[in-house]
Amino acid sequence: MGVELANAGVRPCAHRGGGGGARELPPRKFVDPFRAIHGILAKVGILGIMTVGMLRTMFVLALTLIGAAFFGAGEAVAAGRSEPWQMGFQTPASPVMERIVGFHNLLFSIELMIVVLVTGILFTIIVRFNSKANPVPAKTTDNTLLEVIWTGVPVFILMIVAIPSLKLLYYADATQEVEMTVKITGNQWYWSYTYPDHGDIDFDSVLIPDDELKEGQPRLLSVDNPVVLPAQTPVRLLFTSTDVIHNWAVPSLGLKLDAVPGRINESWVLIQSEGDYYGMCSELCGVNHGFMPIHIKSVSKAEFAEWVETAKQDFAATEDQGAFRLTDASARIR
Ligand SMILES: [Cu+2]
Repeated sequence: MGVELANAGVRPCAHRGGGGGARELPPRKFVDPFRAIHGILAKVGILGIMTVGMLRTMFVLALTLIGAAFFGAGEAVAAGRSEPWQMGFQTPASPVMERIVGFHNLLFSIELMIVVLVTGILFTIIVRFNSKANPVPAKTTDNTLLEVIWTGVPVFILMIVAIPSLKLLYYADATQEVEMTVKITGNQWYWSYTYPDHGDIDFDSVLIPDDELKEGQPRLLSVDNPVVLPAQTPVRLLFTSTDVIHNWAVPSLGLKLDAVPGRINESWVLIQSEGDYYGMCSELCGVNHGFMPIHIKSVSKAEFAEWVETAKQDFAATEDQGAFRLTDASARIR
């Protein structure tokens, strides 16, 4: 009886090689990995309603997302703003933003490795140590070496992340040797810009309503008076506000600073090439928060000098008209 039971699991292979001679093996079939995974999942009982096709689609989608996150940044989209369905960062246009993208890629690689590792461990446990495959669990408990490793490895990973993170934080924060200063003031709901080094040019920058947009002007991002800044010039930026907290954010330049009433925040920017760069207020500041965009026009140093001369005259007369025109503009958007 005991012998019979012991042998019950082992099937004699009488039907194979029945003739006793060496039979040729059938040609190896292609193993569909998705079908194999599907089979394993079905066995373990965590399949639900998923078909092989759905598994395949999920895999392709995941690969696409990972690819887009890696290669989306830096693709030749319209510089200075985002595109419909864009998945990565905007094309970096300042040294700070370039470093932010680099740091993101480092973080993403580390995260990807952790996800792969944890998922692998999870599936191994589900498949090899479920109650069917492993009916009698081991009674092992406490393992000092293992505990040291799973405390030490995450600490090590955090250190790898912390060092470049802090370096980048200080690089973005510290004002470099600058050639000029621009003061940015948030108002409900438009931005004002002052150039203290250029005869105190001072103007408001107000949204252009939909019905006044010209060809090529992006909706909700265009303003009547863009901030003009010379390219390849380090500029000190000072931020403050007259009413509530606003936030001056330009993604392609890696800038995002609060404009707080009663205090001045400071940052710096070096725009690498000429062009248009767009941003938005990024601190919920009231009913027209969505209607106070930022438009930076980056020009050559010579063009900037010309602009300064005309701006000195232009903005002498139009002072304090911004608030009135804004009420107008926001009413026509909705
Ligand atoms: Cu706002």
